[in-house]
Amino acid sequence: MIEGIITKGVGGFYYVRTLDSTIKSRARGVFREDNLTPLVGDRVKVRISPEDNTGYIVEIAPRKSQLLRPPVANITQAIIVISIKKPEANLWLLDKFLLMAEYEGLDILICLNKSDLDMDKAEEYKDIYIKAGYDVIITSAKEGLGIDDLKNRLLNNISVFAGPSGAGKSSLLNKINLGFNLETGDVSTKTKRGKHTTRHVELLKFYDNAYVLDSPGFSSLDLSFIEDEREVRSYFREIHKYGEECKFLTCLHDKEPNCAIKSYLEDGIIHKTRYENYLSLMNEVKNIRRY
Ligand SMILES: Nc1nc2c(ncn2[C@@H]2O[C@H](COP(=O)(O)OP(=O)(O)O)[C@@H](O)[C@H]2O)c(=O)[nH]1
Ligand SMILES: [Mg+2]
Ligand SMILES: [Zn+2]
Repeated sequence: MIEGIITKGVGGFYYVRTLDSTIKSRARGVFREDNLTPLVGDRVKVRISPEDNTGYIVEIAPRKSQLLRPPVANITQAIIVISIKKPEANLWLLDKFLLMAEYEGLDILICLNKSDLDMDKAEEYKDIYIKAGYDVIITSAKEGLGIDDLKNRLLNNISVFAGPSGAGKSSLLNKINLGFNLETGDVSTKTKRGKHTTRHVELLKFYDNAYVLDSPGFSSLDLSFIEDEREVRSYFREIHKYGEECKFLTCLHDKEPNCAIKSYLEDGIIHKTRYENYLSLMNEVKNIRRY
């Protein structure tokens, strides 16, 4: 039996990448009985049928994680890419992507791209998010800055690249591996094209045991999977951390008395924008219509 990882599923076939080849495989019926459908990212065992030389997936290893959108198993980390300029960094959007990655329990790396356009801003944002408790790297896909750091972070991981369209995700991936040859371009030309191209989920191998997802992570920014707005507290790292000092466990760090978050805010330990985005995202979750 051969071990590998499913990198793509098309037309009832699963493409299983092994150390040295890709095996086009079918799933055995036994998974259907268990209500288990193989997913991209699944680590599987394959048996080659001597009759038709195709592979049969005979075993799926227990999943470490499972993303819904895109549907991929065993993702270990999210690389959240945001551009400093063109388009201008939108920290509210960044915080929303962070919220989703925290909800999924992924390791997170923030990648501040297009630093060639404004290094001072990049440093300023880096400080904000380092202080919030995140790993941050400053990159420029154009000038090749930070690419080695990014590569190192990808080793021994299955990574999903998330972030707004035009931030430079595909450009960064192309820098990491020329062979990927992913389509890049400005936002306007892509949205036109985007309507006509069907997206499929595919894992790209960049090194032994290093895979990246080429379709955009968290493609829907709908937060309705969060059932209770109070959960948002635990998805903002620094608010979760300092919030433990609040007088009341139920404190939402909004208008309650003796809220520790307020004093950290005044001291500048918690950044004002992060706090505002926390309140606004909590509000967004609260106002989602649930049927
Ligand atoms: N100046 C500059 N432009 C970049 C950089 N990275 C990407 N771009 C440009 O930004 C546009 C969008 O990049 P793309 O990789 O398609 O973004 P994606 O939508 O996140 O995959 C393209 O025109 C790229 O050439 C960078 O580091 N600096
Ligand atoms: Mg892209
Ligand atoms: Zn509080």
